[in-house]
Amino acid sequence: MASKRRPNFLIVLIDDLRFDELGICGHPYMKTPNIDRLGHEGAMFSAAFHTTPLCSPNRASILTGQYASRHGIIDNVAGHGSIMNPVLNIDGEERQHQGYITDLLNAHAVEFLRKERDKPFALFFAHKAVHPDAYQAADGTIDFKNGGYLPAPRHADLYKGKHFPRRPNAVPAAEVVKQKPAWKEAHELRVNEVSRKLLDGIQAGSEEEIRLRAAMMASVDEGMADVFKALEETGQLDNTFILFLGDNGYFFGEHGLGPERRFAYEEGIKSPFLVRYPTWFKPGTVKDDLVLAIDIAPTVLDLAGAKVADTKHVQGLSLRPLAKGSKRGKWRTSFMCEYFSENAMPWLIGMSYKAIRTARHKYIHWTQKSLDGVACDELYDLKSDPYEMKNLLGKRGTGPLVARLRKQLATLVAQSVGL
Ligand SMILES: [Ca+2]
Repeated sequence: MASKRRPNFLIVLIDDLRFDELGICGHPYMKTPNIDRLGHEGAMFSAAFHTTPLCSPNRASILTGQYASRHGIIDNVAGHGSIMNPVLNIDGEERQHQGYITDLLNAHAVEFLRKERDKPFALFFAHKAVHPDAYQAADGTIDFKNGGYLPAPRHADLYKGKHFPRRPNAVPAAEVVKQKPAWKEAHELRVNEVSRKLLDGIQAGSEEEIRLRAAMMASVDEGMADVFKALEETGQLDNTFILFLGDNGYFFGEHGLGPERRFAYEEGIKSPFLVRYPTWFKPGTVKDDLVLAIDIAPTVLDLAGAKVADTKHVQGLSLRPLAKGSKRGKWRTSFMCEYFSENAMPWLIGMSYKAIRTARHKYIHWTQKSLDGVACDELYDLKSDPYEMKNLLGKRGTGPLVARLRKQLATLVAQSVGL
């Protein structure tokens, strides 16, 4: 039976997990041996990115393989549930469950994986971790008093006293705006009392914020151990395409930012991206090709045997050409990322952008700030300036490069809307 040979799919997605928040990705103290196992037994993509680094738009991109410009989800929708005793909708039955969200989701995933079936399965396993709880107060402000980050009680004190060394680009706003004029107004509004209350509520940028996120990942990693066990015991492990990623990045003070996510700097758009599928990737494979979250849907469609006609609206690329034994065709050398200003954090209004990243450069066009076309834009040479601290826009000799990147960006923007 041909259908027997088709793989299963398991996509594991962590809310807000940034590119360096796994043991295998170099986190200084977080231990994630079971998640790391995906990379050790499969492939780790060191240049994986989101095209819109924000929860709902990017999840729509993951599911459709399309840019946000094309699928039309450009804002976050609905809420994100509670960490303790959450309301879950299971097969249409919505009710409150008792317990810690990550443990509950792990148990449901394992139950699903162990079910007997005669067809391959596809499980999109999206955790609430490491997102903090937040409640909107009556005056519209976000209240973290009874929320914030919450590890499972058994991990409450995990990593206490550990230190997370900051990246060199964790600099104060006053320094940031010298190189990034688009941020002037937002950084002024960010120190407003209402803004501070929100940021202080999740201990934005503190050692404790980073520690609590790491402690929340402990229950995710325990779940991954159970997932491995379930797949091994049911004989499905090697015939299951497992992919692990985040939905957007995060800032720990880099560029004067915290929970803003959303933005085109490396901390915002880069993702952990691990794939275990022995048919395609040998253990310990490391790849630096530019891969995107919009590549997931076309990869799944490809492996599932979808007809080309069914994939014509998909904008990402199947990862197949990067697999072992594949004839290496042309692969993308740049991509576009885009953000449409919304009001989740009031100081971010007007911060829409379209950006292009190549292996070497990044050009950010602030569509609502650079009203003359370029004034507030940013250009970085990622080779000489990996932390994106020196904006080269307007510097001598960069004119031809800017013209080239802007032309490529225009092409990518047109493609993103299907032109
Ligand atoms: Ca998110």
